Amino acid sequence: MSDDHAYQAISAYSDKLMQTPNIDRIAKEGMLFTNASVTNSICAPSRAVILTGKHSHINGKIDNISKFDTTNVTFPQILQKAGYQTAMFGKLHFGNNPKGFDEFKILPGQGEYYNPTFITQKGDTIIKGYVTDITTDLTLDWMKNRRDTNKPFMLMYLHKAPHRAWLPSQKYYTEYTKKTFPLPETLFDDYSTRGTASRTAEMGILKHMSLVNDNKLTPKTMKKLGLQDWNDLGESLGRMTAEQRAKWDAVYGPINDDFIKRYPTMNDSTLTVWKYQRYLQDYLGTIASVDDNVGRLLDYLDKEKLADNTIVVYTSDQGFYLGEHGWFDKRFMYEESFRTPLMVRLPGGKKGDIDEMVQNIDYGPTILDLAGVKVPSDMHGVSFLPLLKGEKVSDWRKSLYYHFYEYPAEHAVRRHYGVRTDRYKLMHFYNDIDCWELYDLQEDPMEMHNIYGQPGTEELVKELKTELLRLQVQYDDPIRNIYKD
Ligand code: SGN
Ligand code: CA
Repeated sequence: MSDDHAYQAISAYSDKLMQTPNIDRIAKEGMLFTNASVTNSICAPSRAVILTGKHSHINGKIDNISKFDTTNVTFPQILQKAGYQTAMFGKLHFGNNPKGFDEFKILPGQGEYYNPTFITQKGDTIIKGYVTDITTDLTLDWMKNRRDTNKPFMLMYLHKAPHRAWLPSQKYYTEYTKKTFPLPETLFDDYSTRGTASRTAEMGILKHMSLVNDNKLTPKTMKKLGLQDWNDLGESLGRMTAEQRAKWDAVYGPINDDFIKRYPTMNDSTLTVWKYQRYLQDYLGTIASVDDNVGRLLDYLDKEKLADNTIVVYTSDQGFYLGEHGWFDKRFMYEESFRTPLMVRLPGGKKGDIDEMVQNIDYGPTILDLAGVKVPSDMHGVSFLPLLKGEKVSDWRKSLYYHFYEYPAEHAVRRHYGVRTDRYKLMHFYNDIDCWELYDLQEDPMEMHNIYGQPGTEELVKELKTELLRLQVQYDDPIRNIYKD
């Protein structure tokens, strides 16, 4: 799993932006989910949903701020009890250590890209190098040296990349800073056909993306151009060794010089494009390392003949905007952040696409089912093992529930819940506003036209509100029926 990995940046889904041959292998040799989504598009809550198989309002981890309640029973704890060896390496982001793992080496909070600190069962340690490589080294070290080959194992291999602020490895910033990427159709979206929540969110590439943290202008460049930005990459760059820093400056220095020359002639539109290109160069650059490292792990499974009886899953904690609607970040129930990449390679399983609607509540139940362990009845998710085996499931779910809570907070995305069916999406933004949005995904896949309140949609809205309430009752969400109409 990686952090904030947009499906638009995996070539198995779309090869417009980059090639990810190793991640694609999982889909090619297995299954690609075209309709996988999350229940609450933000990091630690998504991880809590995955581990517990329950929606945020029941597992308690509704936002990134609160600590995870460790009285929750997680699927790794159940697997461990069932005789599986369990290990976790990389980013967890809980504020407390995971239960149910024989071994873990995790990053504190968001973690750092260069020379990161890891929390281990023996205390904290700083490991020299690049986080994506190190996370893989730690994983392979456990696989090679401490795994009991007579027992089954469940491994969580969790990359920090491509989380903001994007610091690629030297190999890839050298390559990716030379690239130019196609612009998304909705880069200049002015939100005029949407609701208040879109207009007031603070995740715009032009207005809210930091020229310093995100686009890598130095304080010196900013001063020279008379620009202000409260951000400071000092702490992350400060972790680099002198040698790492010199290599970084040799590439990002000329980018600064070039910007100084071009800035006086730039307008909002050319600056947006410049920031978008800089954003993608670094964001995708960090993914190139994830892809290489996924390849290392897959090769190890092949070499050790483990591939024949090991299920491999690749996913992210949520999707991400790569300039769609002019945005970066996630949080909204719009497609780019509601959906998440998911691919599964199951020896002897189905090959090809799976179009059924699955959600991250289902991962735990599916893995327990695969292991032949009873799925606790209070988990919200359902096992999609039959789909993996290629069986037709006629009564598969026809709608999905979503609920996002982290507001007021960074990026200012209002609290909202919603329902998505195969064709429609109805959302209610609440708390300090009371706004509904409705999209017809068949006619308007980019969700550019909110049709809520338009004549002719009354019956449809009634049906969708009934379905929304049905899901809120099914999942026992206490926040329901909080609107007047
Ligand atoms: C940081 C980022 C945000 C991001 C959150 C949550 N800001 O605060 O852009 O939305 O993490 O991300 S930064 O200035 O520190 O880069 S999450 O993946 O952990 O949910
Ligand atoms: Ca995330």
